[in-house]
Amino acid sequence: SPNPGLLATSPLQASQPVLELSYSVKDAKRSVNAVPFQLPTQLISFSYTPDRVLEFNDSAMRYFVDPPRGAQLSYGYDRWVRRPEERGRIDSLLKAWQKFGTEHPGALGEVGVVSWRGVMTKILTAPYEERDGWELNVMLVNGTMYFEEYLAEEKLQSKNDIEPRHRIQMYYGYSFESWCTSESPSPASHPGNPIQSTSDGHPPGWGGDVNTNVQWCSVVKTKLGNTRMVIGGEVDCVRGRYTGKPDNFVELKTSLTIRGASDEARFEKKLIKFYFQSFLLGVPEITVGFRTPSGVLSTVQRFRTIEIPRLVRGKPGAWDPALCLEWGDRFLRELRIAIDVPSVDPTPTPSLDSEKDGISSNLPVWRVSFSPK
Ligand code: 0WD
Ligand code: CA
Repeated sequence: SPNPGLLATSPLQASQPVLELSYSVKDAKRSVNAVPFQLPTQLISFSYTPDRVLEFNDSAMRYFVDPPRGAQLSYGYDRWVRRPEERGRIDSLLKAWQKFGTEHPGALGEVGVVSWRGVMTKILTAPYEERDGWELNVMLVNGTMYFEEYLAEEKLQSKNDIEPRHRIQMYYGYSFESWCTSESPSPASHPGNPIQSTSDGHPPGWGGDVNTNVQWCSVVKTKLGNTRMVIGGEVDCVRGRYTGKPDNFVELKTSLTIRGASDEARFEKKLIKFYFQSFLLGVPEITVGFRTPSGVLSTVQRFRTIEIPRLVRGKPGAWDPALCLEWGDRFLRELRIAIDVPSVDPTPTPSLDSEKDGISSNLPVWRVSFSPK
């Protein structure tokens, strides 16, 4: 059955690492085998309300609107409703997948991996990661691997205790999302609609105060090499009309205005994360707001996701997406071998008690650690 009827609500104790990775692009200068990646298709979408309640509707979906140049990205900072950092558990992704399975019995075959998109982004971009390590918990049920990021207590704390300077920079990104979105479709694509009035007391173009509880998520199916995957991720907005497909999804980003060659190389390096994050959900457009150090929006640039690799090719900050896909495929195959090894621990058949909302606590959890070279 594609839907194992389990939810990861219980705290998990993971074993020691089964895979300790330290990998760098220097290990493999270029890709040898082209590993195919299937165009993602959406299975289901859901929303989180301002009170962080999961709803199977599109209430949190937003439409793209062109942001005003010169917009102040610090606007509304003191009213930011900030969701505390938590561990990225997969409960809602499992709920969504389960709902899809109930409504479309037999529609999904065997699935190799279920994961949030952010985790898959970290895995695929690992060959080029020079700074941040990560750890994963891996659970295996009926042949499907469930990934969750593992954050040690200290790491979780440090994510919550960020410096004010970093906190405001983080806010610039959310504020840009507000300046770029509206609850109704863009006036440009609907010429009858007037620009939103400012009767709410906010500057024109402001999409509403930031509440990071609110998220709209899309769950897609795709395939990397021979591994079928179910991936969920947050989608910032849609351009024009919502079609139920990723075709007009938009990812929004902010970045410092580029003033020279070294800024440009830094930006090109950063594009690998933008690229894979969007690629994994089939998001075709990334709109970047370039800002001054003090948070004034200067320019806005649209990128077509599929064209990004060509933009960086041959440049100082260049990276090769084919190498990442090849590495990702190898990672999944090696992980499967590692956790299937009977000597590690014979995998007990988990008790899939549908009454019980939780991955059975005796389910083995494996740990994968990655540290950059
Ligand atoms: O709280 C956490 N530590 C995590 C939460 C870790 C991993 C996932 N999650 C949650 C996300 O909040 C979301 O509900 O899982 C769901 C799916 O996330 P994803 O799409 O896989 O996450 P990712 O691709 O890493 O990030 C997408 C967006 C970010 O956009 P930018 O443009 O900054 O990449 O999700 C938001 C953020 O807007 N986001 C968060 N917002 C608040 N707190 C967080 C967070 N910790 N992580 C991602
Ligand atoms: Ca974003």
